[in-house]
Amino acid sequence: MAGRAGYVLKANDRDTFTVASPRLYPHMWSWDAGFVALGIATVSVPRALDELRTLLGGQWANGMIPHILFHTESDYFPGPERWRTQVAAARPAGVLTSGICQPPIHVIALSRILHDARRKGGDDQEQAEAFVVETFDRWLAWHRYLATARDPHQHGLVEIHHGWESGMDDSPRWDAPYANVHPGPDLPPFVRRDLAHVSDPSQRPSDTEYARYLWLLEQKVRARYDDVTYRASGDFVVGDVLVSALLAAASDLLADMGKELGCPVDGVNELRGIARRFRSGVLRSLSPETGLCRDLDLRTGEWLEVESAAGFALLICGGDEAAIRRQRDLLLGPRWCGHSRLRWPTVPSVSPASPDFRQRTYWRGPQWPVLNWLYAWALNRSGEQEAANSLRAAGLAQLVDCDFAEYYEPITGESLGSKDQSWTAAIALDFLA
Ligand code: 9WN
Repeated sequence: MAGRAGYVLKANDRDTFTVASPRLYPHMWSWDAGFVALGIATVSVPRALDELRTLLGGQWANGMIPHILFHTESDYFPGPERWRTQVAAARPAGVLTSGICQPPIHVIALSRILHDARRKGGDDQEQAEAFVVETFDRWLAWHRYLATARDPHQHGLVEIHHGWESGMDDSPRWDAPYANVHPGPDLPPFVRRDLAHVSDPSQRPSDTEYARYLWLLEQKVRARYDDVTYRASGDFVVGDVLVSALLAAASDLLADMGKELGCPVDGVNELRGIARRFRSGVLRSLSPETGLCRDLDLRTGEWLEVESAAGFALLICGGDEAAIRRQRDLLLGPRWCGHSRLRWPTVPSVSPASPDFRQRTYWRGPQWPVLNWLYAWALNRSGEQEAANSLRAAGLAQLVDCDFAEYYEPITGESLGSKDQSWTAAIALDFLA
């Protein structure tokens, strides 16, 4: 399996970056790049560092790391002509990007890479440590952007302006806020290209959902990608609990690495403050009834009660031992990974016991290997080795067909969406290392 996974990453390698997948996603995606880098590190630490370096090349002046970097021409839609980031004061020079962001997984990846490099020693260790020191301020700026521009009132939840920013585009997490997104008659016409690459349209978001995605994109352009302007006028403003948990965990890891390697103390302290604030935000979101964390619709002030895998955000950032144990048991229990109908006991994107569950539709039920990796990583980090090992073993068993698909049908085990997806191959390499 490792050989085939390495082959997929090599085939998707474009020298200084890796396309998310060969046909459906022929560009560099932000959180994909984090997972890809940690997978590549098992084979080559310098190449893994290059992946992150390229990603940082697209960072905006306000610290935001954009969700897509367009390095090549392709028919991906929406491409640069739709994003029109030239209206944004903060856009980077010399590289075309989208104008929104994705979950801050990058420093988690960097800490894995550093760990690998230290195990290998020599040049690998030297290069990885130098890279952390050299890029510390850039990651800090990214985290500071999320903690300030995206949490101006210091609630401890990162605000997202588009479902794409969560990485879980059509998750039922967003059904209520999207119900208030009404594409205007002036939405420019569009032709979807994604359906040309996936044979069964029911595996992808619907046309109604797509129109809403493009309407929010339009609203971001009209706000010139200014967060204050968008907040005042945009239809979708939601506190995302998973992004917040990742920000908290990643900020602590960056603080740890920065402290060890002699990075500026002020930066290290600032990161600790960010970690504390967002950990508290995640804790406050816990539903006493379900034990799951919740997103907050900042337009209506309502908690979003959905049984999605993001509800286990507390496992990622930690902060309350009893609640963590409850989440661990819930995740491995019969409503989730231990559900009797599942082919493989990996993390489904939505509980199979939930009325929202759709077994073939994108983020509405299928199992995404990267999500399973994330929770295995989180459990391992909080000392829950047995639980982590069970997700790892099931995750590898699920990938045995070596399709390295984007997502899997939970009941039949069928591979769905794009095949040869880079981040799926990458997490397989990490699991096998
Ligand atoms: C929109 C690349 C990306 C992932 C996202 C996943 C999907 C894009 C799309 O693909 O989103 O960003 O066109 O559907 O939802 O998590 O980063 O793999």
